This record gives sequence, C-alpha cells and structure tokens, in this order.
Amino acid sequence: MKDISKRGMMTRIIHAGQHVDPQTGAVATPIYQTSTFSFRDADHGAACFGGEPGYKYTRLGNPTTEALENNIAQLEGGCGGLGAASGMAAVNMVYLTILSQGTHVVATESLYGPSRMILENEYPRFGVESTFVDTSNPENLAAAMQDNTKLVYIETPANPTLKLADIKACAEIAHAKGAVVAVDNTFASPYLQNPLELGADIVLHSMTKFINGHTDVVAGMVVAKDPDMLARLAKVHYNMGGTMDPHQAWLVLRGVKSLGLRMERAMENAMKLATFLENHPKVDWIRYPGLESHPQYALARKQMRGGGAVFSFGVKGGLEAGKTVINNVEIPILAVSLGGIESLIEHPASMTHAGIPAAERLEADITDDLVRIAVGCEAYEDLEADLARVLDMI
Ligand code: LCS
Repeated sequence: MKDISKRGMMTRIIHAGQHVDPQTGAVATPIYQTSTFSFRDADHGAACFGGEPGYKYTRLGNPTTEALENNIAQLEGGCGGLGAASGMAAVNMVYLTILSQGTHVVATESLYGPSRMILENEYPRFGVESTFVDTSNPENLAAAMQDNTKLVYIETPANPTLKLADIKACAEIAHAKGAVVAVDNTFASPYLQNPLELGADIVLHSMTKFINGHTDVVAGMVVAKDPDMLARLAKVHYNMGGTMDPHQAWLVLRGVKSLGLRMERAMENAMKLATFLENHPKVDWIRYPGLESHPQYALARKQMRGGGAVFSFGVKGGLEAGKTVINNVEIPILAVSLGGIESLIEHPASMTHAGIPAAERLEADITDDLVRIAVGCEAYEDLEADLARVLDMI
C-alpha cells in the first residue's frame, strides 16, 4: 500500500487506506458482503485463529470495513481503527474496555445525551462511578480526579453547548494520574481536529455525522494511538459484537471521500449564518467556535482548523420564541443528528438530551431556550433568508 501519510489532508481523505483491486483494477473498494471466509486447509485456519494475518469471520474483520478503519486511523494519526455498528457502539467499546468494577470516570458534563445517560444509568450496575465536570476549565477536571479514575472522557466541541476542552491540558492532568484519555471528535471530524496529536490515547466518532455526511448511515469508529490499546479495544469489541457491517462500511467509505469539500462549504455557510444571527436584534445569544465571541475562541484557533458547522443559539422570548423558529423554518429540516449535507435544526432539551434530568441539564448549560443548528451545504442566501423570515415572526 502506498504511503501517503505525509500528503495533504484532502489527499489523505481520498486515498488513505484505499488501493486499486489487484485482480480487477476496481478503483472503488468492493463490498465484501460475506459473513465468513474459507481457509486453504486446517493448518491455515488454525494459523489465522492463532494470530497470523488472514480474514476469518466478518465480525472479526472484513476487507471493506478494514479499508474504512485504515482510512480514519490515518486521518487521525492513530495506529489502527475499529469500525462499530453506531457511534454509541463506539462509545460503549471505550467504556467497556477501560472501566471495570470499582473504577471511576470523569467526563465532560455536556455530552451527547446517551453517552452521559449510560454512565449514569447503566454502568453503576457494574460498580463504575462517574463524575461530570465542565471540561472547558481543566482545573475542574483536576479537582475531580480520584485514585481510581481510569478514564477521562471528553467531548469537544461538546454537544450541544459547543463548549471546548483544551485536549492537551486535559491529557496532561489525566496522564499524571495514570488515566486513559478518550476524545469524542464527532463535532470537529478529523478534518478539523486530531486529538491523538494533542495527547489523547483514543479518539472516537459517530460517523453517522460529518464523516459519512449524507444522513443515510448510522456508524461509529474508534481509533487508538498505540497497538497495545488497539488490541485491548479489539478484544472487547469483537466478542461484544457491536461491529460494523461491510455494506455500512462501504457507504461510509463513499461518504468520507467528500469530507473536506463538505466541511469547507458547510463551515463557510455556518460562519456567515452565525455572524448574521449574532447581529440580529431578536437573537439573545449564540455560541459558535468560529466566532470571536465564543468564550474559547483562542483555544478553537489553537487546536482546531476551523469552527465546524454546528452552533447553538437562543432567541429573545426563550423556548416559545425558539419553537417559532424551529416550527417555521423551511430549509433546515426539523430532525436530530448533524453533519449531513442538508441543514438540520433541533431542540436538545426536549430531544437529544431529554433523558438527562432537568437540573443536570441546566448545570451543563443545556438551557431550555437552546436551539441547535447543524449547517449544511445549501445556497447560503436561502439559509439566511429563511432564518430572517422566521425571526421576523417573533
Ligand atoms: N457522540 C456524539 C458527539 C454524538 O453527537 C452522537 C449522536 C453519538 C456520539 C452517538 O452516535 P450514533 O450512535 O447516533 O451514531 N448524536 C446525535 C445528535 O446530536 N442528534 O442525533 C444523534
């Protein structure tokens, strides 16, 4: 396989982990839609199960899935990746690998709802304790570390508050206490941020979002920095079973090729729309890492290569006025999820983060007036005209 590790990001997005099929010359990676692989003879089968390279059974590895794993691993600067059935399967792969009875995890308080809810509602059954802190201030993380803290789990930019965490500072604090650092990089995508290069041990994605980008697949990925960690994750993942289907992997491979193009376009739209809203008299507040008014704009410039394409805002008149916006826009579609080619709008407190108790939501700044927009690649003028029209209705 050609080494393209030193090439530009756009080149790596398109070519990393891919090769022309030696038998047919096929340029696109074929879908190896098979559940199992035949062995040449008994000794070959035994060797494959004994650890020699070779495909055995699709839950344990498949060439199409592997092409995607190698692609994302190279984009993130990791040693390898593990495709997962969903973003949540990726999150659970990390939790299940690192945490065990009597251990503790410190996590960002504003996490995607289910990433937090499973720590609060399910893992205590297995003797795992969790503390949620505002990781936008690393001192909060330092104060929450315990002797039994094995995992520091960070989401930056965080869903849906768009708060950032200084990955390098957090990793130093966690490593000083011997904890593993995992970063959910879904909101930035590898195009804008590479947590492993900033000190994280594990990076994970809901590829349902920017990486696939076409709102037609649910999928996840975990990338490890070093082979020992990858082996630990694989051991848990392959037998727990939340693995990826080759057809699913093929769809994401097709989607990822345009990640850079989509990101550039969506970010341009997001920046213009956020600027328009920031200056609009009906808008109360807006949080977008691309705007200088973001409390951590300097950090965004330091650890990200752009502000991304998601922002949250509140309109004057609170939740009711926010509903007027959500119910009347014509271009952004009222739906959860983000990172697709089309713009989506949603209300986190009653949708994606509804499972978190109200008091905890408010403590994490997921206020009732917060409206989240994931900006897509439409004609900018249409997005602005649409928002201007609905804001006039308030
Ligand atoms: N991590 C983050 C940051 C996410 O935003 C999501 C999904 C996940 C993990 C889970 O990924 P999934 O299993 O859905 O592929 N976020 C969603 C959201 O904000 N709206 O709908 C799903």
